[in-house]
Amino acid sequence: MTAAPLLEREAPPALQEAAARIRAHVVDMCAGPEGGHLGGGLSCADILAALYFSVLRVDPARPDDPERDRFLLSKGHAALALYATLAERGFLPVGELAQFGRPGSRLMGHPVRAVPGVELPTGSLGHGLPLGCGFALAARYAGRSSRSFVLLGDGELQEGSVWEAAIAAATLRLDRLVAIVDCNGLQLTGATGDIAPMEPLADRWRSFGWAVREVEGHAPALLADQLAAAPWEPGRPSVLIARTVKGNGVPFLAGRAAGHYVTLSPRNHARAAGALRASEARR
Ligand SMILES: Cc1ncc(C[n+]2csc(CCOP(=O)(O)OP(=O)(O)O)c2C)c(N)n1
Ligand SMILES: [Mg+2]
Repeated sequence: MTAAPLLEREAPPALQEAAARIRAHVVDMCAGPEGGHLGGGLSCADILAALYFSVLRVDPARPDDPERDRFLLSKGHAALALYATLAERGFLPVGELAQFGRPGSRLMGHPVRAVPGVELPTGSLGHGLPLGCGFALAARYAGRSSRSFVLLGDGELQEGSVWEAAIAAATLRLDRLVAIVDCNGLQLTGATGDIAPMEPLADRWRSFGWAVREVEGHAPALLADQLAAAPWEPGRPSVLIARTVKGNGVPFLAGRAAGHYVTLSPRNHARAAGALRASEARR
């Protein structure tokens, strides 16, 4: 049976506004009893806004439409940012975000399929790109035009399975597979450049047979332009290296490994939310 075409998307709200709302939710979720991955959630907010409010062919009314584009949050610890995005995009009630991390909630620290819009559970780093290869291959076999997008952390690139998948994707010429690296320069315990230097990262991916572009990671319209245009080279998978700031928008945690996982006290929650509002007001 041929699936009916996806419904026309409503004109998306301005990407900046969507990204700002995602950031605000992330900060609020980190003030809950369990805290959350604030740094990596904030570094990818603009990327998720670009994907869900401009690029991805998805429809919250039909999350299982076979023709949909696939998205995998390989850096699954940034689940809170994905939940915020899915809620803002209509996949789940915005009010449910207050349940993040609480006992009995489906909004757990890492995403599971019980959450509408989540394709597969992720969080054990290094698994998203191999799974994305599978999605891209399945789409090819089914004769579908859908694209598969995978968001990885830069520390995550130390997992060998990422590079096995990179080899497979190039060999199989999976040009409807798009990887995005949230390149914030930090991992759990420190700077990626100190722990396992990967630069020049673009050359590294290129040597694996991928088409590579780099972009300012906090400019959602630029991100959307690049992602919408993929594949950039016929027969090659694409990787967008997004240069980001971990903890973006919260000055007292931005660019600091200490911001990786945070339980915000009421005072620091107010400081963080206030800083976000002030930076939005300056735009
Ligand atoms: C296989 C595996 N090892 C370790 C972890 C624990 N862990 C969670 S986040 C993280 C750091 C990831 O750094 P990066 O990929 O750069 O993510 P970001 O900076 O965006 O938070 C680690 C080591 C994990 N989730 N999976
Ligand atoms: Mg990182």
